Amino acid sequence: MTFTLYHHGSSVCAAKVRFAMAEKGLEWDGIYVDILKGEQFDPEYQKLNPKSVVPTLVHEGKVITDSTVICEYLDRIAPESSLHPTDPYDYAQVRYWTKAVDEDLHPACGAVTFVCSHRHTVARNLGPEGVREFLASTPEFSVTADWNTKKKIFVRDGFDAPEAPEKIKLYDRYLHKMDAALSGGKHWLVGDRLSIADVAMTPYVNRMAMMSMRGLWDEGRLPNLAAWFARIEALPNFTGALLDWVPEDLTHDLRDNGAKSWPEVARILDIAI
Ligand SMILES: N[C@@H](CCC(=O)N[C@@H](CS)C(=O)NCC(=O)O)C(=O)O
Repeated sequence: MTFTLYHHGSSVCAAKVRFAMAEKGLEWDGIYVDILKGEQFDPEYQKLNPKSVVPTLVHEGKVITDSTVICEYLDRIAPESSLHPTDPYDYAQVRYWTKAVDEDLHPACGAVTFVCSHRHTVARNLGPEGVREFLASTPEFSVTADWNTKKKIFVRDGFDAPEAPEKIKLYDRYLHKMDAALSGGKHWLVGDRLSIADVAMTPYVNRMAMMSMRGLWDEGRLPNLAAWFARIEALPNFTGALLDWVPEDLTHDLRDNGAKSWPEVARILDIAI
């Protein structure tokens, strides 16, 4: 089986697919698309992925986009290592998590990451004219159905963007939801083994960790989530799938810009620091 994955270190969706493929033991070839330099707007790439987003999977000449769909496809291709539970009720619970990611958490993550860090990275990488072109090239229907408009506002206004506080609160609500789902000593979000629900949520928790925001769950705030993430970080595939593809300068940007943004995030969430 030959899989080609178009991906990038900054992409939570690409990280989800890399993590799923690693857990399933599937080998893949990567083509790196630097979405903070605008490589996703290359017309050749847009033929594969008209929304100009990563990841895109190509398997035996077939193109599959959208990380949740890609993970479901991979489990059909390699059912022996399925990350979807066979029990119908558990399967439904898993789908609620992946649906929530697609509908709510992922758009919130795009907003929060641009507000807290990426706006500074693109400004440094591209300069004022480059940023204008980068923003103008973003299709309207992309990460969200109104991404061109929203991305411009998050990049320009940061925490002053009218939706910024509500996106931060939404993100935090999902962290609370995870903590509740993991109560009673549960190790995994659904059932008694790692599933696509855990794989799908991992990049979003890791994003906040990489942005120096472990205070969202540390210090006893969300202890079940803290224990779950420690378990996830200890998995043999975690570092390779989640951290190693993030370039060093981006890792530093996320850490340093995130640390500078943390007091404002904590203020919005009423977290004492
Ligand atoms: N529904 C898509 C969303 C993919 C997506 O939003 N990718 C982001 C990175 S995680 C991206 O490529 N953004 C490019 C941009 O903001 O221009 C999926 O699940 O794969």
